[in-house]
Amino acid sequence: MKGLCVATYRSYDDKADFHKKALSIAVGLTVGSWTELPEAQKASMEKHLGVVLDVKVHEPADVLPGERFADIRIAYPDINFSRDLPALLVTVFGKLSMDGKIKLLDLDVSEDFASAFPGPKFGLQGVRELLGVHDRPLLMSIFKSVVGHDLANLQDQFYKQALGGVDLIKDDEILFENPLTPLEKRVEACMDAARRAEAETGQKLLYAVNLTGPTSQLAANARKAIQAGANALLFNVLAYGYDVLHELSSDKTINVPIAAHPAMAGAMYPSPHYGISASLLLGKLMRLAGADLVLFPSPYGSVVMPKEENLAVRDALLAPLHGLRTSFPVPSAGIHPGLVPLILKDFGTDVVVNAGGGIHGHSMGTAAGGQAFRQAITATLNGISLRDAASETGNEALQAAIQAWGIRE
Ligand code: 1AE
Repeated sequence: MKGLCVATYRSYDDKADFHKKALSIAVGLTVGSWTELPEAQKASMEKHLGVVLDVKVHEPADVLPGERFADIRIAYPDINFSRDLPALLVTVFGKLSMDGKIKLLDLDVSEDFASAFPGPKFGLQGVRELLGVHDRPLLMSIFKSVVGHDLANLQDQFYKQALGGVDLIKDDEILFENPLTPLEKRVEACMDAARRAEAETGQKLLYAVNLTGPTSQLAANARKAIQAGANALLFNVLAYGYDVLHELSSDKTINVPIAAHPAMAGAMYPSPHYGISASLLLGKLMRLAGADLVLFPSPYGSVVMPKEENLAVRDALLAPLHGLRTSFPVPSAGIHPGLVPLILKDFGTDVVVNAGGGIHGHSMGTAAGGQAFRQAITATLNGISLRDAASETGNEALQAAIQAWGIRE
């Protein structure tokens, strides 16, 4: 909407007049008070006033106590806030987020607001181009057991992951700056392992090193990592804030893809009554802020997000959004090869299959863990059931994975 950002809320209240409530939000989050203003002032303040667009009350006869709700849409004039996400979020859901049972479901920003956001620098297609892989889902592996391990151990782990045919390897999000595996040394060691593995497999690989430290040092740390050879970054966006991601992704010298980790998201999206919807939190806002890949819990594995919400995140990352590049969806946590048919059914080929334990925990070793996933992906793309594929010669890694974790189709 021209000059307006539109917020959609779900407000719960057993007795409220939701129309009155919507009006009090629209006024309270913009001009503060309206009825008390003198007529002369009303004229000059009107352009700042929030506007209630829609109030849809959900009121079935058998509604349970505490579950009566309304979906409310309010338009906020762009002139009230600067062109940055903190200003927008504080306007539409700052104080309001603490005012009873209310959840922010969606935000439609104006063309003018969106023009301040270049979005993902590489996006889904750009990541595919860097890897030279266009016809299949990508496979990402996660470093595991990282705290207290030294460089030699990490390099060995990296090499084994790379030999398994993965396209990306990401640091564990809990690996911070530490004396055993400091950032630049870690990048050098891992990229050396990547080159050795590429010489054997012929496959390119992106290593998303965890970008950590105080906010004021992040850009410098990113440049150091890139200088040392890093070709991707992992970033715990919600612990720092979207604006930090926006700054990093808009920086021309940080010319590698950024993968957004969802750490802390569980404090914000799972409640039906409070917080921010998963599709906005991990979808639209991550993409606006410039994430090239976005990790989020899948509906299939160990940290579960309901399927409907999961597909809404997917859509927010892939649907047209002010001409921004799309971001790669990375449904994660507890993923093993037996889940590949489900993942591909829900996400198609534009998805990154991502696993830690499902690769490192393979009974034939880490490299076989990656191979099992690649075999599962190939079989699924060719319309072959995992059970049939597992019995084929050459697919022993897949067979062992299925024996350990089973199949969900
Ligand atoms: C939702 C984030 C998943 C993640 O970061 C992670 O480390 C998953 O590990 P696994 O695959 O569950 O072992």
